Amino acid sequence: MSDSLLPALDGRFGDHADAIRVGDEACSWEHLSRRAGSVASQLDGLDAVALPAVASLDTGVGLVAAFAAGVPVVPVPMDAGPLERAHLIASSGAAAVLGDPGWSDVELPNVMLTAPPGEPMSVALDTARLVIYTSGTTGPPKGAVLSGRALAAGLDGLAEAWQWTEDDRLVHGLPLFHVHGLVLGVLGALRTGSRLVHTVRPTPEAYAAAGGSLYFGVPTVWSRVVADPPVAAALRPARLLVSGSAALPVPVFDRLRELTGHAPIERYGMTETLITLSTRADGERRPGWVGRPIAGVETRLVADDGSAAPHDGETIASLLVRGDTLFDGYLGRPDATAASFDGDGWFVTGDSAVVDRDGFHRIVGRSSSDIIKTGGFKVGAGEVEAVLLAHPAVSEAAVIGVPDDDLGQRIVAFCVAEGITGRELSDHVAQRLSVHKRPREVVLRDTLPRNAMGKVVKAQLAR
Ligand code: MCA
Ligand code: AMP
Repeated sequence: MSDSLLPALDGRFGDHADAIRVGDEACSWEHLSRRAGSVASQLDGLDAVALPAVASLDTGVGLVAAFAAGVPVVPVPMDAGPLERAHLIASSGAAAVLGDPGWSDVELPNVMLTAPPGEPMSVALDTARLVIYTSGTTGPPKGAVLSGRALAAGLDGLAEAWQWTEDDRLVHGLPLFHVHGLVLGVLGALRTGSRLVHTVRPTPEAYAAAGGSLYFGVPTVWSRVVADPPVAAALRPARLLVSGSAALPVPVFDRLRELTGHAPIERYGMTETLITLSTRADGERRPGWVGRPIAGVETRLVADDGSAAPHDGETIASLLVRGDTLFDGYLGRPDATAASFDGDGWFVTGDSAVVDRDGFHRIVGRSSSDIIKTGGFKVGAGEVEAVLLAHPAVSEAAVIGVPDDDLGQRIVAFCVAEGITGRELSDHVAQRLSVHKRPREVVLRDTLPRNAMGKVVKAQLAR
């Protein structure tokens, strides 16, 4: 492995005037590298920096600058409300904000991204640190620390599985504060030397117009694509369509194959592990299955009693992973980090899976119903419940995910509350956390069903 994380910035693949396009703006790799170079020199010695995750070239400049300066960088969603933003900034120790997003509630210096381009710079494998916040069953989100070496291993494994090269033109419009959009979708292009078109929003129309060879989407994006057959047909010239972040429904897989001529690649991963399983450009693509471990990754299937579960294509058991792509731990949370591994150094994903005799994996579900996947976003029920309970009108709250044709799961809140509407409670969450964490539906009840221990019986609410 070379010492550079992002060889496109070192001139390894030549250059293009529109090597990176985000909406209407485009630039060459050299220009990005020079802009980042002038910012990196201002970051020396900071503990961490917050990166407003706007869909713009500035976000790429800030990310690369922080990597080059060796300063951990924390992407912050632009729609995060003050409560979520304050948590990300305080718990990460961010000492400055890259650019000026106009956050009046944040009292940190802004490092402007508008300085004239400086010397080109390189990003060393050993200096890059990316901190991505991810939700758990309880408490506020935790920052997963991803090293340059883990990022490189994860991207190289995918490049090998997908035959992803400098000849590709990658298209997606995913948010730039998660692994899917930022690591695969931006760093992946800079590591493989493929050109990037970011469409700002992941709309079917924008995907159809972009003329890419390689497309990334969450299942909600693909189900919206197949709902519009002419748009789907425009993806026929592509080389590979890739789905991930949540389970791709089998009917959407089948319809994509019918309308585009491509059986999609499905891959599975987590913020903490990066992408660990995938089907291959040169291999079988089976609806509902996510393939085998990528290079550098191993998996284990473990039954409730701790014994190895058989690879018979039927037995559902707990999925553990190990390998070069794993995170360094949760920032400032050694307790939570330790709790996420078993005694032998395997990361416990919290997902249930089956593995067949050929080593193909199928993800069956999560062990905790308090983790909701909505539109590919992971949301902890506990975080939403805490914000609902903080409203003076609310005395009880329980949040669940219910099956949804468009989003996979949709967030539904059950509240006992006086003198307030469901819409107001949904807005209350959208304004304090991120917009995608808002309940799409709030059901007001006189009481919530509880068991003898006083715990809400969520299974009963789901019915
Ligand atoms: C509606 N809006 C509101 C409210 N209601 N705004 C404020 N308050 C309200 N009460 C507005 C929003 O501002 C937005 O406006 C619009 O409604 C739609 O909001 P949203 O809920 O975001 O839209 P959606 O259409 O339901 O979104 C679908 C989506 C999105 C585009 C597919 O879910 C998405 O981007 N998903 C990607 C998730 C992802 O990248 N996950 C990766 C995690 P406006 O439209 O004007 O802005 S990484 C991971 O999981 C692992 C590693 C992996 O395997 O990849
Ligand atoms: P996140 O923490 O946002 O990175 O979400 C990781 C979780 O997304 C995993 O633990 C899975 O539950 C889910 N996930 C990701 N990719 C897939 C997939 N291809 N099929 C099913 N679930 C997936």
